[in-house]
Amino acid sequence: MSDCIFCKIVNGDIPSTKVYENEYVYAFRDLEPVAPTHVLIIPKEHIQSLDYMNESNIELLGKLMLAAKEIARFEGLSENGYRVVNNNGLMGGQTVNHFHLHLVGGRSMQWPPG
Ligand code: DGP
Repeated sequence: MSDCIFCKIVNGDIPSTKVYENEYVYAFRDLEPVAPTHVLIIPKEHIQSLDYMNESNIELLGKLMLAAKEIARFEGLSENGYRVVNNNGLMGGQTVNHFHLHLVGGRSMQWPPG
């Protein structure tokens, strides 16, 4: 999508700090980190949100989650734990309408979230 910030990041039109990439997935550091490690994991394909996914996206969703696990491992988070978050839609707190997982770690997380 031409007006999507994250599509522009995938295409290299907006710079990002890449931490991981494969055929389907791109991951980069969040511009406004909320924890010592804060990585965004996105599909290269533009999909607005979880709410826009269906059966055809099951494999992609698995790849995104496994990418989160891999990144957590090489960021040194596996032993002490980490959080993977998906904000979905307006009340879910989603501000960029391109599906993304937040991988956050390096500090203790609170529950419930704000
Ligand atoms: P969410 O609120 O769940 O939609 O998260 C969007 C995140 O995207 C937010 O934590 C800030 C981050 N973000 C927004 N624009 C950019 C950008 O241009 N570059 C990077 N690296 N992160 C961005």
